[in-house]
Amino acid sequence: MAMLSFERKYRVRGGTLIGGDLFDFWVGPFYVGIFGVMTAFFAFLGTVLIFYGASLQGTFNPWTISIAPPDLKYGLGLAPLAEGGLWQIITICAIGSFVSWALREVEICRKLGMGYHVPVAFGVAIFAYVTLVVIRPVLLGAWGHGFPYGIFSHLDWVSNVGYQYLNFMYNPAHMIAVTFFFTTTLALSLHGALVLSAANPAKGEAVKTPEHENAYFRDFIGYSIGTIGIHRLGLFLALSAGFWSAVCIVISGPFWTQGWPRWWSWWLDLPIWS
Ligand code: UQ2
Repeated sequence: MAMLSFERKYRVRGGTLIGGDLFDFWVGPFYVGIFGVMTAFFAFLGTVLIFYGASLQGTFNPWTISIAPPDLKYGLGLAPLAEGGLWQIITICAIGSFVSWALREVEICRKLGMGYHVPVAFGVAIFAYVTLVVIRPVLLGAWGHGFPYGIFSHLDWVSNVGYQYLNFMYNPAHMIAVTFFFTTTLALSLHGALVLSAANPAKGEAVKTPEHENAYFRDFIGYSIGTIGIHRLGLFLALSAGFWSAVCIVISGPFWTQGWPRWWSWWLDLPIWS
């Protein structure tokens, strides 16, 4: 069922980055590769350590489990397991797992002779996570600036860090990120609605083609970006949302320590007013 008849043709050898034929195999519908093995290893170890941390914390309530980073006093050093050391190892497992997953995507791209758009896109998401738990903590000089791994505890962290800068909505990079998130939803809703309107005609009517899709938007706003163009735009908008999210948090602390509303006084400080 999982393997369609034409899939066999695409199950080709090669394209691996390392390991040659050794891990060049599938398990059911899934390509494995050396990076599939590494993803499984890191994901398993990380998950076990989260459960171990939960047992130390004395709760398996999924809402209250939280694996906290070390106290600021440990700086960029290693902390004892029960005092943030677990968080440090779990972070290594998470990054190891995400990067392996991205490289497994790369191997599949190479097998099929496709572009690297999917792993590049996932790479931007990994970059946003790494910005939070590695780049910003390193710039601030302590792992304690990472966020805790817990459902509610990470929400508390976001709120607390936001209020540290009085009103995070005044962060100009945050404004750009939010604008990209909203524009992404606008573009996907336009695209999804347009494709369904053309491809799902009323009973008995013919399915419409991109000619109709182009005509619709030319009638509507005098411009159609085209069938490939809308996907390029969507990828750009989504990656920009992730990228500016990373920028907005990495500049908070390392490059700006006051409240974000205060940042806008550059406007009042312009020499043209004096
Ligand atoms: C389009 C097109 C598609 C689309 C959509 C458009 C035929 C099937 C949605 C229209 C998109 C435009 C005009 C860009 C809007 C700009 C922003 C920033 C949201 O032309 O080609 O292909 O799905």
